[in-house]
Formats: sequence, structure tokens, C-alpha cells
Amino acid sequence: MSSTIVKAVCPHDCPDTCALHVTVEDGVATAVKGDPAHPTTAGVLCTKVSRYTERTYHPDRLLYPQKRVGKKGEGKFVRITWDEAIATIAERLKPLAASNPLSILPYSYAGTMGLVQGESMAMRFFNKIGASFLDRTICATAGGVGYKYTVGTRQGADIEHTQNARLIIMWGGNPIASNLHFWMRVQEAKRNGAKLIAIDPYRSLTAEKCHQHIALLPGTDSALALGLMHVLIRDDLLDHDYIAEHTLGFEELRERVAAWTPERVAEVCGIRAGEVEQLAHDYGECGKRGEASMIRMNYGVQRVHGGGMAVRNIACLPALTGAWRHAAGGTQLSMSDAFPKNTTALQRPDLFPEGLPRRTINMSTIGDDLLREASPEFGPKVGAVIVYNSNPVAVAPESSKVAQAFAREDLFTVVLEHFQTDTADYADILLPATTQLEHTDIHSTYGHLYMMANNPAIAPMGEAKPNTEIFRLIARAMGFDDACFTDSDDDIAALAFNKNHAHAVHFDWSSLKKAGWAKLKVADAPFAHGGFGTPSGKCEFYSESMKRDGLDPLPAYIAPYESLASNAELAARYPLAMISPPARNFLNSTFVNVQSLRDTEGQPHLDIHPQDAASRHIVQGDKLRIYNDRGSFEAIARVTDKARPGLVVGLSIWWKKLAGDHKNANEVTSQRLTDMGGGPTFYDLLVEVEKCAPESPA
Ligand SMILES: Nc1nc2c(c(=O)[nH]1)N[C@H]1C(S)=C(S)[C@@H](COP(=O)(O)OP(=O)(O)OC[C@H]3O[C@@H](n4cnc5c(=O)[nH]c(N)nc54)[C@H](O)[C@@H]3O)O[C@H]1N2
Ligand SMILES: Nc1nc2c(c(=O)[nH]1)N[C@H]1C(S)=C(S)[C@@H](COP(=O)(O)OP(=O)(O)OC[C@H]3O[C@@H](n4cnc5c(=O)[nH]c(N)nc54)[C@H](O)[C@@H]3O)O[C@H]1N2
Ligand code: SF4
Ligand SMILES: [Mo]
Repeated sequence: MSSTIVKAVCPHDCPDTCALHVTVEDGVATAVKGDPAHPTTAGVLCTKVSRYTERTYHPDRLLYPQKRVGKKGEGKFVRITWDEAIATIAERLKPLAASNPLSILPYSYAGTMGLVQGESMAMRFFNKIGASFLDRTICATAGGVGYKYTVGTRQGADIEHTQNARLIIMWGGNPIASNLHFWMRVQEAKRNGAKLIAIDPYRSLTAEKCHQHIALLPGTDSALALGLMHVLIRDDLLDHDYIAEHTLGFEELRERVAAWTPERVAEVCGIRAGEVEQLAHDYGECGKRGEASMIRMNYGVQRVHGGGMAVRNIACLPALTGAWRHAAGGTQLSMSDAFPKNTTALQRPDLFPEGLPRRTINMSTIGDDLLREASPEFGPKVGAVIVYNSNPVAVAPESSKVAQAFAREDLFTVVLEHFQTDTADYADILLPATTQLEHTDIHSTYGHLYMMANNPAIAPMGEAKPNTEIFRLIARAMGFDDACFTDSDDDIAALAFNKNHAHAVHFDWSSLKKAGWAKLKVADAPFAHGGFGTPSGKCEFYSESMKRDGLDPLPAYIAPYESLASNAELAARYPLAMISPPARNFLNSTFVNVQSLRDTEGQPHLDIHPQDAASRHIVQGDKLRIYNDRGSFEAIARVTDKARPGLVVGLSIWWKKLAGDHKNANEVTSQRLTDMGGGPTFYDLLVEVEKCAPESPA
């Protein structure tokens, strides 16, 4: 028996981007483990990916191309050959490409974060056609834009130093579930005496393990940050030298936050004024003592109307106290801009035909946009959509509209997938894609600073092909003969990072493949001496760029679209706020079909506070209907004070077809967008909840 270890990378949309060791015995992957030598992975994987072979060898893997025979959404397909599949796609796309290329739309996100199997060959193909662009907003753009206005670049504290922090604030994140390797460092810091604080409307697994939990109302984080700045300034808990040298607009900020007294903040956030005072003092005094404080800001704060502003306000805090002086201090939302990705070489925007019109469609409003008729403002109706690395029918907001849109008889839909997801059910042509164990890739990350290489461990399952190869075949069938359409996956990986950039001078694909990972050359404490990426080079409390973009140039509070304070009439009908953050054993909608992981999650639940349950005569285990004007779905009641009063929590994202009522939390979410970046507002909504009528005996 031959047994080897292959160096690979976890491809999933998770900040940890773990280094994997795949054991292969006689051509079969038998185990997937964390690389013990990789500093952030440290030999540990989450439960999901420890079971990776179960997903790879799942009996439901798509193994050959298929075409739809049933109605859209019904999920009935028959096997066809690759030749027939590719010929059909080319036949359907050619007339659209010739007459109206903007009617063709890619739809993709981060099913794999790989730079090769993500947006390389695929984008070359869509650029060459002159297709509509997809604005990939569904996760992180609101926060990304808010952070960039303030700090100038999506980069922050390196988690490899977090164990040395004395105060760690988990702000809108649940790292035990979604950033495990950061949490491991936090545990070390705790053993070293650090204080841990969670800011989260829900007592998440993480909040439960912190010294303190501040359970504010969803969508009010920007007000809390304003209150903290108020107290820091009022009580002189500041690093005056840092402010003078490395920030812009302190005087304007002082005036702005003067009105944000702890009492006012408490009222807006639904917390106590004492909590604001104490948090500000914990934070500011840490700086005064010359100790490192770290705010791990996560995406939970930015899935609401004012999500961009919330991130911006929080990002001002470490510049007030000088926390950036410490390698273990400051904040981290994302590290992605530390990677000098060579997007131009990967995606070849130059292939876009000269003189043709361009159009961008926001993936977060896909329901409405696929249903839109042609008009001078919108341009042509979408006639073909090619979905890869995403499951929009389950994950996009206002799901009934999304499903209705994908059911359009006149929409030609191609889906590249591992499994027959909710979206795959609507495909005209369904194509089997390889998984990370079966293809080559190279990765940047958004939670640490290593370039990562993925070597294929096993041969493709069945007739599955990498995304790149599928787009190569379609390109050839469309008659595209540019040389870049014959680049191999290794050729593409070798282009991924720009060696002219100081962070990646040593990048070399063939060495990286052998080593598995290599750290970027980035200074510890990146903003200890300023050097922010903003136009002024400073942390911008006042932002001229925001003013130019029609936004308030100073930190402000933007209320949720749907809340008692902002829409009393709506709140009278739908009094409960709802959030649907990630379940620990799923990764977005990935893994929901892996039996052992689904068994651990059980079935769709709704956490509801005992008071809210009592007033509705709801008890533990009741089947509930959760509804608003946009739709409804069912879940089983968990009566628990983990959800603060007035809030219900439905951990997500369930495959609709694996839920009892074939629906999920996105039935009630809305397509309204955030203040910045055109992001979705998954955690900005009101609902009402009722007990389902008992089923009549069969
Ligand atoms: N196990 C697992 N890991 C994942 C994912 C997954 O689905 N499952 N998804 C991956 C992806 S795509 C992403 S983007 C990241 C997400 O990473 P995070 O943004 O860290 O997501 P969560 O860890 O769920 O943390 C969100 C937390 O924010 C809280 N929250 C909701 N609304 C608010 C609010 O208005 N204010 C504050 N302060 N908190 C709020 C929720 O209760 C939840 O506990 O995780 C990645 N990792
Ligand atoms: N209600 C609610 N909705 C949410 C969120 C929430 O918190 N609450 N979170 C939002 C967030 S943060 C995000 S990032 C989005 C995530 O939304 P998506 O990016 O759509 O993520 P997944 O649901 O994991 O779907 C990814 C799909 O890609 C497929 N895939 C993986 N690798 C490959 C590959 O190599 N080739 C091909 N062809 N396919 C592959 C997987 O099988 C999977 O079905 O969901 C958003 N939706
Ligand atoms: S999902 Fe995250 S924690 Fe789990 S193996 Fe992948 S990168 Fe690591
Ligand atoms: Mo995400």
C-alpha cells in the first residue's frame, strides 16, 4: 500500500485558511488534518473540515454533466456527455453574446476562495464576452468600505500576536464558530491574564466564554462606538502623541461625539449607561498602562443599514488610545489588502471588447434584478446566468423573489457545483466541479498573512472538472482563441501575486507548492508609526473622501431600516428583530448536506427569549412560523435568554430542501442595501413569530 501526505489548503470562506495535510492511500484520500508546522493552523482543524473526506466522497456528489428534464426548481435531470453540455451552452450563449452581451451574467462568490478556481479563467471568459459584471457584495463590502475610508487599507493586527493582548473585544463575531484559530490565541491571552469582552446581541458560544457580554440591539454598534469615543475624550483616556502625529480631524471628532453621552447611547443600544462607561474605561486605561488592546471586529456588525459607518466608527478607536503601537493591539476586520493580488493578470480586464457598454449588477439584489425587464436605465433583461462557487437560492436575501427569478422560463441557467443544491435545481445545464482535493489552487486569506498552495491529492471524482477547465472548454466552443484561454492552472497560479510589491518579493509558485505556505513580508504593528493607506496617510476621523462620496465625513449613527425606533408602524406589526448568523457546523450553506454535521445542528431552530415566548404562549420545542411582509419559514423554538428580549436568532444557512417546509431564514430578509458598499442587510429586519397550528393526524 502506498501512502503519501499532500500539502493542501482549506478553500472555504473562513478567515483561518488552514494548511491541510491530506493522507492519500492508493489514490484515496483517507484523512485530512491540520498542518502542525503552520503557525496559525497549529495542527488543528474545525469539525467541518476534519470530516472533509465525508464531503468529498459523499454519495450525492455530482459526477457527470446533466440537463434538466423536469420543471425549473423540481430538480429532475438526466445524464449527458461533456460534449453535449458544452455544445448546448455555446449554442445558447452565442446569440446573446453577439446581440446583447450584457444579458449574460456570472453569479459567483466564495464557495472556494482560491485565486485559480475562483475568479481567473471564469472572469477572462466573461470579460471576453463583454458580459455584465457582478458586484460581489454579499459578505463584506459595507465593512470593507467603512474600514478603508478610515484606515485606508484592509489590513490590521496580525493574530499571531494576539496572545500578548491584555484586553480583547470580540465585536460582532463568534470566533469559536467562525474564526477558531484566532480563538485559540485568545485562549492563550486569557491564560496570560487578558480580559475578554463580547459585543453581540446574542449570547453566542463565544460570548458565553467571555468575562463580559454587552448585548446591544442589532444595528446600533455605531452608536456604541460614538459613546466610547465620547468617554475616552471626556475622561482623557487618550494617546495625545499618536493622535497628533497619525490622525486627521480630532477637533471635529471631539465636537461630533460631544452629544453622544453614555445615557443617549444606552437608550439607542438598549443597554445600560454604566456598560458604556466601563467599556470605555477598560479600553482607554489599557492604553494608558501601555498595554495592548485588540478589537476583533467581525462582519456581524455590518449586515445592517449603517454597517459601513459602524465599522468606520469602531476603526477610529485604536487611533485614539494608541493601541496600534503594539503588535498585539489595534483592530482586525480583514487582512486581504496585505496580499498584492495580480488581478489584472488573473482576470484580464483588457479582454473586455473596446467600445461596448458596461453594466454592473449587485449580487445582493439578484432577486429583483433577474426579474427586471429591459429598460434604458437597467439595460437588457438578463437572459443567461452562469452560477459557480455560490448557492444564491439559499443564501441571497428575500429568497422567494430569488427562487421566482431563477424559475423564469426564458432564463438560461448553468450551474457548476459539487452537489445538487437549491440553486442547482433551477439549472438548465448542471456541471460537476472538482473539490479542493482534486484540483490545483493558490490562496490569499483574510485572517492571516500566509500565501497558501493547494496541491491536488486525488484524481477528479467521476467526470468532474475544475471550474477553470470548464470555462476553457466553453471558451473554445465559443471560438475564443486568445492564448490566455490555454493557460494551465499552474500557469495561472504563478501569476497570482505581484512580485514587484514589497510584501511578496519572494513569491515563487514552484517553491510555494512544495512548501505549502509562505508568510508575506509585512511589518508587525503595521500602523505603529502611522503609514495609513488613506489619502492623508493618517487615520481619518474626518474623511474628505466620504464627503466627496456624499456621506457624512465624520463618525455618525445610522439607524437600522427596521426597528422600533426607526419604524414604529412596522414594529407594531412585527415587533421582533431577527438575525441569522452562521451555525457552527455549517459554512454558509456548505456542509448542510453532510449528514454527520447536519445531525449535530439537528433541525432549523429559532432562539427566543422566555418573555417573548411567554407572551406568545410558545414553549420549548414548539414548531414556529416566523413571518413578515416578505415571507415566512418554520423553525423549532428554543426558549433561551441567549437571545436578548425583542430579538430572535435563527442560526443559518439551511438548504431549503433539507428543511421541513423547504424554506430558510432568507424568506424574511430584505434586499435593502447598506449605507456603503452596496452590501446586504441580513441582520436588519423585523418579524413576528407564532406557533404553527398542530398538524392534523394523518
Ligand atoms: N462555522 C462557520 N464559520 C464561518 C461561516 C459559517 O457559516 N460557519 N461563515 C464564514 C463567512 S462567509 C463569514 S463572512 C464569516 C463571518 O464571520 P463573523 O462576522 O464573525 O460571523 P459570526 O462569527 O457568526 O459572528 C457574527 C456575530 O455577530 C452577531 N451579530 C449579529 N448582528 C449584530 C449586530 O448588529 N451587532 C453586533 N455587535 N453583533 C451582531 C451575531 O449574533 C454573531 O454572533 O465567518 C466565516 N466562517
Ligand atoms: N440569512 C443569512 N444569509 C446569508 C448570511 C447570513 O449570515 N445570514 N451570510 C452571507 C454571507 S457572509 C455569505 S459569504 C454568503 C455565502 O454564500 P455563498 O458564497 O453562496 O456560499 P455557500 O452557501 O457556502 O455556497 C458555496 C457553493 O459553492 C460550491 N463550491 C465550492 N467549491 C467549489 C468549486 O471549486 N467549484 C464550484 N463550481 N463550486 C464550488 C459549494 O458546493 C457551495 O454549494 O451568504 C450570505 N447569506
Ligand atoms: S473552515 Fe476555517 S477553521 Fe475550518 S479548516 Fe477551513 S479554514 Fe480552518
Ligand atoms: Mo461571508
